Amino acid sequence: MTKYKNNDHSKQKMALAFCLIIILFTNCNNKNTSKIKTTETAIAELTNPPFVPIPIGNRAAMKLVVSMEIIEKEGELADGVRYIYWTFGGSVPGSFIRSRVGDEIEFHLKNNPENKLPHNIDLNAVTGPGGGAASSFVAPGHEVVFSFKVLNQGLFVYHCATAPVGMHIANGMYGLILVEPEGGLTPVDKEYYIMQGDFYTKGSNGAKGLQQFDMAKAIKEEPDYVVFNGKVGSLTGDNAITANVGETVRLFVGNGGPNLVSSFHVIGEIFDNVNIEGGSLINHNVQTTLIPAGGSTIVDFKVEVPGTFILVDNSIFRTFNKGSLAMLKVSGNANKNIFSGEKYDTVYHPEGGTIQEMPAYTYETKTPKPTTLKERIAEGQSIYNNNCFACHQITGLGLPNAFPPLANSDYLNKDANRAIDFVLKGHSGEIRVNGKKYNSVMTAQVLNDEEIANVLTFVYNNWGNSKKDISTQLVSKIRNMK
Ligand code: HEC
Ligand SMILES: [Cu+2]
Repeated sequence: MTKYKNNDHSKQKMALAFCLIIILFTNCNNKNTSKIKTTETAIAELTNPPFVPIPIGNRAAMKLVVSMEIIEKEGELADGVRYIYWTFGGSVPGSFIRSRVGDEIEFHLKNNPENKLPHNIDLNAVTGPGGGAASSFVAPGHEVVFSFKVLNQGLFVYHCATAPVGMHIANGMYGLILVEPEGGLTPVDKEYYIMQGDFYTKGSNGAKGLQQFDMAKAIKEEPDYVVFNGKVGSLTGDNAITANVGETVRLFVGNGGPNLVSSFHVIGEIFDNVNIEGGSLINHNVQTTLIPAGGSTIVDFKVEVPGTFILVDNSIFRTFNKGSLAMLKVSGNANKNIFSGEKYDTVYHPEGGTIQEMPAYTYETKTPKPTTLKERIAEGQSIYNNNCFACHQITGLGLPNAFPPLANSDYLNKDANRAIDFVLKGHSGEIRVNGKKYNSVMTAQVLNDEEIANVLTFVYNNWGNSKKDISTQLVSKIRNMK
């Protein structure tokens, strides 16, 4: 009873309680995880992109031995374009590391004796100075070992931090380490590892041969290539990631930079869940999510319909001109309730604002349907200039390694039905035009049969092509062949 009467004492108690609450709140993220005990030891499974190690599930925290070798090696940045990559584990991005909160990681970093330079590793998952960089500096032919406890859950970037740091990152020295919460992430059917990066070469985009790193362009932040997983086409055609209708897909997406921020989007899908910036905050129903340079995101979604879904950096010139395009191929049965495919196609002429004022005038000047070959070619040219030129260029010459030429194209001239099919349905996969390989994506063009007939007639009657006259009837026939 006397205690309650003692005012001073109760004030002290209150202050103490208040302090405790503050300590609890500020420490709640790390309090438990730093105390988690580890007893068993295991060798960490490391994977090259686009694959990830098996989920941690509900295993207890343990001592995890990560053994990674830095390898400087020549590889292909784009068709016919070679580049000397500096890699963690032989791939760009580097090997994926999968752990859980409370794990104690014993990191063995080896620098291959054939390498020319010293390197190190800075893991954003490390709580400690330099993220391990200072303790991991390693010369060619040496191995360093350091260890750390993972306290925070999330998807973290690791990278080399040896000077010049920007150059080491630009050459491919980045990767991801996932720290799962206790009990693991919600299980999904498919998981993949994708990381964006920007590359700077002495020659401009498409210039063949072994390309040197260009420091001046890197400083100006003007990359020649922006790619997923280290090269143009790393995840297209036969290399596309896959899933089946009805499955849930989780993507661990990082952005190594060194410079650009990514606006990550999957064409034709909406992310059900997004772990914003790879952290614990979850957003739903997202179309495009930002990934900072040196940051990450985890997205998941259910694939409901079959088809090829295109993954892009939605800063769209990067995608169609610099390489940041990947594919997810979904197989299974169509679901017409969710996506009907094309039902019908009619000409849409929005009424202009002038129609109320001068209806008669509007009707009188309505452009007559082009009928003669000459009129149809002229009409086709304007369709070309609105729909095709961005990729195939106004000259019809295309762009090396990205968009095939329509000018003097042996591929075009060989088979008109196939050309119509390209415009109707789009195309992806490897083709050979005038002796050069192209392995990219042409999107289906939203044009009616007459417009397709006219644009192709324009193409065939220009640039040294075979002067075919493509009829609307032929386009309709091919459209209905499906
Ligand atoms: C978004 C870029 C893009 C647009 C727009 C585009 N194409 Fe293509 N086109 C491509 C790509 C890429 C290929 C090669 C596809 C592949 O690698 O599978 C291609 C291939 C072709 C081919 C066959 C290859 C050749 O060179 O003969 C034809 C014909 C063609 N396109 C015509 C057209 C026409 C006509 C239009 C406009 C109505 C058009 N394209 C619009 C990107 C595009
Ligand atoms: Cu390095």
